[in-house]
Amino acid sequence: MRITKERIAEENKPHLKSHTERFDFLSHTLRHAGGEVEAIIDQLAAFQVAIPSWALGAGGTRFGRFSFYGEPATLEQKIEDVGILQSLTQTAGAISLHIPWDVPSDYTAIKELAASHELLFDAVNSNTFQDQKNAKESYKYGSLSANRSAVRKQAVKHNIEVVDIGKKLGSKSLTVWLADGANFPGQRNFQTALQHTEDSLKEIYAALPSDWKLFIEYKPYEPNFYSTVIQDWGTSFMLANACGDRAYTLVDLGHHLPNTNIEQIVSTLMLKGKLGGFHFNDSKYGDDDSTVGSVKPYALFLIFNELVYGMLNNPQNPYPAWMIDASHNIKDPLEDLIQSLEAIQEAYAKALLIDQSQLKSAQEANDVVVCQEILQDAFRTDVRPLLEAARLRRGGTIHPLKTFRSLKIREQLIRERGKNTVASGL
Ligand SMILES: [Mn+2]
Repeated sequence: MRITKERIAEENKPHLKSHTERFDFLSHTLRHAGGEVEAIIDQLAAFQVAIPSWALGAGGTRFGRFSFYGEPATLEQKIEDVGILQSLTQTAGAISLHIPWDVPSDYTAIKELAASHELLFDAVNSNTFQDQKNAKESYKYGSLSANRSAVRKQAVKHNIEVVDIGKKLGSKSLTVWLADGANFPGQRNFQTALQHTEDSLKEIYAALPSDWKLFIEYKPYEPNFYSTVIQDWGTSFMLANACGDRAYTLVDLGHHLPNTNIEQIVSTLMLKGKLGGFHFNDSKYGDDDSTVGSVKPYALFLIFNELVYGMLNNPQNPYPAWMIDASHNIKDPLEDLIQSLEAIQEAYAKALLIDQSQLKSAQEANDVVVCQEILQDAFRTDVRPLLEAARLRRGGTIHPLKTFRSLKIREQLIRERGKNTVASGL
């Protein structure tokens, strides 16, 4: 299904008056405080976040999986779902594929379909965390870090195949997340595992086209619960440096131990020009994959403050690749993604409100109280009318979630796809 611009304009009509009133009040207040309202709206309108193919169906836990009706069963349907998100929010302009879950059968047709929904192909993701059908070697004891060279070779070859698929779609980056590690002390030699990983990544990097980037993701635990080979940003940073200029660290918000100061990690990586990709989600305990901004919105805002600062002040760092990385157990995945996109834009808008030169002066004067006031004043501002204005400017909806429900999109998808579809790969 597709949502036409005319339909969206129709849905926006009853909300226009209230939007204008709230927008006028906010822009008047912000201008009074010296804020550049138009520039902020431009930046919000340009900010696009990739949606991963695996976030469109119901995920599960190790205890079970509860299906969601009308899930996309094919790559075409996954693209259609992201197209719906893009029509409503105008913030989801790309899809990130997972290989082998999303191998296209007809590349030209898939590219045309994505283009017709105004979508690009973002980073491609390899999978060496589960054994593939008919694979000769098993990843049970690791992939790029495995003790046996035949296993490592198979894993490297898979990554290069993923790059080849991505090339045909117009992707420009490969994300590697490894499940490699150990479940028990003594199980693996740390140094050997790390050295194997570095050597394997270098082989993959050598096979990358010259205009591609390699993103190296880290995670402290899970599925291995004693150690992971790439446990933290420092290890990822070291591996990226060993590979070369086009290898970067990827920060996933859920891949940290509780209370980690993620904003400081972001800041350090941008200073060193090595923050390549960013995965949004939220968590209370671990890699919980909660809706972005649902648990720790202030932490998300502080992270965005560093991202905004880095984008302004660190030309050595490339523009990061943004993606939501989440899996949904209870909510309608599309509704959850709409909420996540809104939370990302909200945190970004609030960070854009911060007067960086004022903050710098307060920092230099050691005026701790004013530093905190500047941050919290921005955080406490209700910026939603700015988000609405950015969406309106691009032909999106004032209220994506309300429109999703009033257009009965899920009901329509169930009619088209049936009740018991299962998103592939999950
Ligand atoms: Mn991730």
